[in-house]
Amino acid sequence: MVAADERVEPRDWMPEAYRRTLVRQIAQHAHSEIIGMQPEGNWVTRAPSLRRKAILLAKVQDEAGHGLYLYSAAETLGVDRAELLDLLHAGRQKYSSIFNYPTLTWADMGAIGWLVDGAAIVNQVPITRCSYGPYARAMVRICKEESFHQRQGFEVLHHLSHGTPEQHAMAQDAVDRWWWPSLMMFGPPDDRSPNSARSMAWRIKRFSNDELRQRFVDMAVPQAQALGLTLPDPDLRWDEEAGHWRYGPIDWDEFARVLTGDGPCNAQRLEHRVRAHEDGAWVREAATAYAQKQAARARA
Ligand code: FAQ
Repeated sequence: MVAADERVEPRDWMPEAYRRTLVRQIAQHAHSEIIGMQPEGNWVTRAPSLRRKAILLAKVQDEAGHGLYLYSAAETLGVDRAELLDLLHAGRQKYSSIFNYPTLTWADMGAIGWLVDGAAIVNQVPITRCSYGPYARAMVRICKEESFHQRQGFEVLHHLSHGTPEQHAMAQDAVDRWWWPSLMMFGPPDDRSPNSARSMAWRIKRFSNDELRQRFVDMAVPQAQALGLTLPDPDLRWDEEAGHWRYGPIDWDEFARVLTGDGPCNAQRLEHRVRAHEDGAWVREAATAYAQKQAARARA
């Protein structure tokens, strides 16, 4: 089925390891969306205008929606979202490394939109052709929304870059801080990516981590030029023969530290998430009680 490029659907037979890989990746992806609301949520009350605030609020709400689609996609594989959240809260499932960095200025909203959503799109467009139907279909709408997110980030940065010298410097500083962590979003290099070979054979992943990272760099360099901003990589150069922008070494030690919980905001992100979950317990209880009442009424 997979070899014939057909979709696997929830009721089809599938190898247990295929199911487990999908649960792992889709859960991590869902967790990333909801944890990813925090760095931007930090700026909702401080957006520089009502228009910017409304746009940012809509973006953060989209991310909550993406989380919900993805938890639903994971549930088609026989797991419960409450279980997945427990694993996240216990630090036993990951979320994207990128959300462990702080958002220090308003320009960070631009850099996240342009670079983080940009990287997410490059990574996720191939997942619309992933072998597992519910995940592939969830990605279609998510990618459309990410595309709007990326454009708004580019526009925020363009505005700042062409503003006062202070605003330009703020935009440049944000790009300097977010560039390398964005490249890390694509995961470890191919020769140190334990899951890639199998996930590619199963057509969960269509391209390797390094292939997608290169695609992102090739896209970002001309966009940075259009923004009037530079990328913080002295080794960046155009390779005429290969038709690619070559980039300098990535600090994989930093990536490893962030993954093992030692990034600048890991503890804060998880604490906030657990607190929000506990504070929201009454909503889940009320919704369950209401659903039970409706079901009892329908039976009567
Ligand atoms: N961060 O063998 P591989 C967004 C882990 S976009 C943390 O290469 P794989 C939108 C990996 O899980 C961000 N962990 O693994 C947004 C594995 O650990 P495990 C979310 C990472 O799965 C924008 C180990 O390292 N997008 O949220 C990272 O084949 C703005 C070995 O790695 C997705 O999740 C990392 N960066 O490839 C929201 C996309 N990289 O599980 C708000 C779907 C690797 O064995 C604001 N996911 N690891 O313990 C994927 O495409 C893949 O899972 C990869 C990793 C490419 C991330």
